[in-house]
Amino acid sequence: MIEKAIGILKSAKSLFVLTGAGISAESGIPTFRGADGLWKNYSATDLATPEAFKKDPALVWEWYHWRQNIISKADPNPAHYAVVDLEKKLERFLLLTQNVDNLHQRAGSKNVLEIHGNIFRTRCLICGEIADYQKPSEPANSTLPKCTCGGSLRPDVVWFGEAIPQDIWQNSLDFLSRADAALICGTSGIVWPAAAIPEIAKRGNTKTIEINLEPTAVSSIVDVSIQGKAGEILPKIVAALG
Ligand code: BJW
Ligand code: ZN
Repeated sequence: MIEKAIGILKSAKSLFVLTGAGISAESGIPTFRGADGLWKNYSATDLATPEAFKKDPALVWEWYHWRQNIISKADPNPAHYAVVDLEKKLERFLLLTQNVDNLHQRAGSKNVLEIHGNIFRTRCLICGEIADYQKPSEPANSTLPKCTCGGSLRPDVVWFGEAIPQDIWQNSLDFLSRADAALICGTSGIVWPAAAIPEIAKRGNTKTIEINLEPTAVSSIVDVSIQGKAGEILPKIVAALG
């Protein structure tokens, strides 16, 4: 299977990459639907919604602070660095990540689009300003983040039921329509619209490769499905590309 993936990538000039939480798992960041995906018995579907934030912003912020803390202490892993190498090797390259953790950018990826936002940015519910996250001052952690206009701040991420940034989606589809290959790595493939990427790629005759620890919702759709750790498989593929 890995040989087939290498063959596809060797003959590709243009590569689209979609990543999910699994690519950051080896950096110690919990995935959403894995065994470590629950926080205080809440799942992502309980907390990553506008309704949850409206009902209990302190609880939702507590979850985000907990995750920000884990992510701040984490470093990119060999899978993130292999994706950087792929960007250097291919003539045209686009990385669409569902992750909000900045690890691709910290590893050195350049052409990255974030479909679900970024955990280190905030958005004001009143004036709409998007800014880098600032820890609330006194009393630390018990105050909810506030904008300079006085409005409440929320994480600048995309929750269930919210529209994804249309420019990012359109740019991704434009790139994908001209891509020779699409690599889908570390995502369960159940959250839309990112979950539609393998199907859209196939319809456009783009060769599709999946790397995941286990079979997923898209394994039967892709041309090649490789089971294993992204941090082990991706560097092997990059090494074989020369
Ligand atoms: C490894 C590994 C290793 C582990 N190596 N692999 C019914 C049908 C169809 C759609 C819907 C429906 N009901 C509702 C919807 C829509 C909904 C949706 O898709 N729901 C599904 C749950 C069914 N989608 C939305 O609401 C989206 N918006 C939308 O549709 O808008 C419509 C609209 C239009 C116009 C106006 C208004 C609305 C928005 C979705 C937003 C998702 N947001 C989150 C939170 C982001 C912020 C944050 O991080 O806090 O995004 S939820 C969460 O899931 C997060 C992730 O990006 C996303 C995907 O998860 P991911 O990355 O796949 O992680 P896991 O944990 O699921 O999988 C990890 C994988 O890694 C596993 O497969 C492991 O095996 C693997 N792995 N270690 C390789 N070492
Ligand atoms: Zn404001």
